[in-house]
Amino acid sequence: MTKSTGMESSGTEKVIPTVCASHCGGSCLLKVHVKNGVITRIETDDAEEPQFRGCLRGRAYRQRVYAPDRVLYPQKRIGERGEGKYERISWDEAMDTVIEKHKEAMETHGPLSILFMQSAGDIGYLNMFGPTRRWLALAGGFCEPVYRPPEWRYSWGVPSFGQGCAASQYTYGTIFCSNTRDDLVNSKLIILWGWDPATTVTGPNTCWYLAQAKEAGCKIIAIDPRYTRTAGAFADQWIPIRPGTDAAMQIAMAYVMIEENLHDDKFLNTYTVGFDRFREYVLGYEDRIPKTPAWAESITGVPAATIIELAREYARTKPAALMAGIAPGRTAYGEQHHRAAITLACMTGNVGIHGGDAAARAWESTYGGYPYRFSPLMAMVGLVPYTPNPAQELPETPKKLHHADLADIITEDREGFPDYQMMYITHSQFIGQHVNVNKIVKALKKLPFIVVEEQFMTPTAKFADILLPVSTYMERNDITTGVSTPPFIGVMNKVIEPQGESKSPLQIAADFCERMGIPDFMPKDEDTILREFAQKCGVPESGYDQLKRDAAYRLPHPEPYVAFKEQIEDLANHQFKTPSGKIEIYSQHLADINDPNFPPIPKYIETWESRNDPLFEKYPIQCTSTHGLRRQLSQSDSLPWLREVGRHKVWINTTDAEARGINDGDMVKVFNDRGAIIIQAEVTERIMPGVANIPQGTWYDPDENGVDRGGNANILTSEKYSPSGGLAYNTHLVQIEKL
Ligand SMILES: Nc1nc2c(c(=O)[nH]1)N[C@H]1C(S)=C(S)[C@@H](COP(=O)(O)OP(=O)(O)OC[C@H]3O[C@@H](n4cnc5c(=O)[nH]c(N)nc54)[C@H](O)[C@@H]3O)O[C@H]1N2
Ligand SMILES: Nc1nc2c(c(=O)[nH]1)N[C@H]1C(S)=C(S)[C@@H](COP(=O)(O)OP(=O)(O)OC[C@H]3O[C@@H](n4cnc5c(=O)[nH]c(N)nc54)[C@H](O)[C@@H]3O)O[C@H]1N2
Ligand code: SF4
Ligand SMILES: [Mo]
Repeated sequence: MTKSTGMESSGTEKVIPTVCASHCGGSCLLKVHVKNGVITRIETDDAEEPQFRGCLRGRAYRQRVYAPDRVLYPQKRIGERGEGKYERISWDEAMDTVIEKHKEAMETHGPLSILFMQSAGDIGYLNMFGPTRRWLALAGGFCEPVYRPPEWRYSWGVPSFGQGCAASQYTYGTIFCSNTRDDLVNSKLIILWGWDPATTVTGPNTCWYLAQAKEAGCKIIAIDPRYTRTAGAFADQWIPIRPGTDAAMQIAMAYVMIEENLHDDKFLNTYTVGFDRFREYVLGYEDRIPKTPAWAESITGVPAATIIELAREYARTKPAALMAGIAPGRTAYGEQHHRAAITLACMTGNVGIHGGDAAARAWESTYGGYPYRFSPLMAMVGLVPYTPNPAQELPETPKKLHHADLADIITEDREGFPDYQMMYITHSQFIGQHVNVNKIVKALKKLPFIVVEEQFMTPTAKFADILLPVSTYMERNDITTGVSTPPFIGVMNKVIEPQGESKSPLQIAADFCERMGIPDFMPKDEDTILREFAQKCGVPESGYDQLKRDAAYRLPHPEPYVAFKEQIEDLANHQFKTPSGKIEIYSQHLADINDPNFPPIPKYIETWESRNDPLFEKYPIQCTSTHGLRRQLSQSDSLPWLREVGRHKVWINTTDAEARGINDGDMVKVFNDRGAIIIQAEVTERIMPGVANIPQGTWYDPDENGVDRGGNANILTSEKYSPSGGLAYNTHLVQIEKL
């Protein structure tokens, strides 16, 4: 690999550094070679460690920019919804049509009839969904896809890791509970509890620090239904566990610690409230069921002896980091996995110390972590001035609305909800990434008018009446913070001109405002906004040029950051942000909400579609859906280079395969009452018996019978959500048959 730093010229070739804005927790450095305005190749960081080294997906981005299925011009639908038949139109016609439909919906049904559906396609702060949101707000308002019920104090309805957010908010009073990854090197024991960073990255350099921890003699244990890439590279032990049962194992570990007096009473007395109530539950005083390792074995499939051994090991090895993955949380009642993990971290005194971990969420998010700590709102709306949504004040605004209910609400014309006339979709692969795709498809066929802003002809784009072409982060300037170690602020430099007639989300929103006569859409120019934001993030005025030149500006990071260190060292002056000022193992607020499925102390609650569900007879396999190596969510799925990484396969254990006459490589049908997919089988011992896994994110591609040949995992998932409104992507039963 050629060594190149910063912007260089060789002949007419330039190397422009930028950071990857893909929605995967990276923000890695890319060095983009450009010749005559065309990207010729992409390299990544090869400077001194720790590098911000891009992965296969970032480095394949050239193919993404020039992909044949990119949407380069505004399009008007000429076939049926979903068929993908479009006709090129001008921006003028596209915008006039959208404005006319918007006006009609506002006049006949009011702002709540305009449904705004967004997600996090790219994580550049200027070009997230903030601009679109602002113009829709300035134009009179819209219906949000989620309205939090009034009794909930904190976030509600976060699809990705809502259970983890709620658990940490009710227990620690904040969602910011992570150490920087370099602190892993100080651990003597790391428990990867449903976390596979060798695949999901979740912050650059995570594996670099895991490797150093291992070299320093740290023991690493993986608890996961699958033997993951991370387990293969780092773990000393793999403990397979049935999906959705993690809280049972954690509570049984607490039982062992209590029985053997291994817990840290001093820590619990000083920093927490409610341990006594938890103890009563664990020992069975509350419900006459002592939560013994044998009790947990029957639920989790993990041998009691293994649970006892791990409880002793975690209690006796200090410091130890229990890294509570968000995937075990992405289950029915997954809040309990996170709350129980936090309780174990408290029982072992591992909160707020180097080498420990608060055990809240192994991944905080693509934004908002140390040292920035932006409010989720700020991260969501980006750098665009925030405009309150006027529709939120209307008396008919629903008191509670969840995006997972939307399909039924639309299909059934449910009372008490808006009569949707228009849906505006941006940064979202709604048909594929959300639960129960077949229901969404049915609902979207019913809506009068749909606008989609997209880069690609995705399954969602094929439902647009008007499809607007969006540039990629290579074609616009932006800024991001990422969650990285060491922390840095990164910019996306505009590397090439927007392809075709694509525009940035910011430009599209500005153009709509101009055409609709809405003044003051952006009070400042792009460069000023980026400069000011960089300063807010700690880049000195004089450092901005260096930031633009190198794309990454490393912030001072003298030592690993440890969440809650201040509270643990000096509680009198640094209370936790909870009502009691302490870590709330018992939460009065949860007691007040009075939802038995989100109790005030952590409990094991059996999921729906569990092995004890009558449905288990018909669908005897628990299915999970992990984040795929060759995609960022559903992005890049059509790229040939990334397809070479491996075929899309369902993992199935050898015994389950044998019982069904399935051989490795066979095509199989995976199905339940919600739908069916066709997919290739990988018969492997790397997944435990009774469990299957389908990497999420392939593109929905139904045949004439409605069977998805794209193998999309969400054909099978249920729209039922957990009490915190988090989705339960890892809780569903299926059957698998050889084709
Ligand atoms: N390559 C790649 N990286 C990504 C993404 C991507 O799409 N591709 N997406 C990004 C995004 S948006 C997110 S939110 C994160 C997601 O990050 P994660 O949620 O951590 O990733 P997953 O792959 O869903 O799951 C991690 C592990 O949890 C296991 N698991 C599933 N269910 C259970 C369970 O009930 N119990 C236990 N113990 N383990 C379980 C899975 O087998 C898997 O090995 O990744 C980010 N990084
Ligand atoms: N079965 C299953 N499903 C899951 C999960 C799971 O674990 N299992 N995980 C869930 C998680 S954690 C997440 S975060 C969600 C993510 O769900 P989504 O955010 O809907 O997923 P993406 O595939 O990233 O879709 C974003 C789309 O935005 C487009 N895009 C990129 N940049 C831009 C831009 O600048 N403007 C516009 N308008 N569009 C742009 C991309 O081309 C892409 O099609 O998926 C969830 N879905
Ligand atoms: S896809 Fe994610 S991990 Fe890969 S280069 Fe981009 S930001 Fe980094
Ligand atoms: Mo996510």
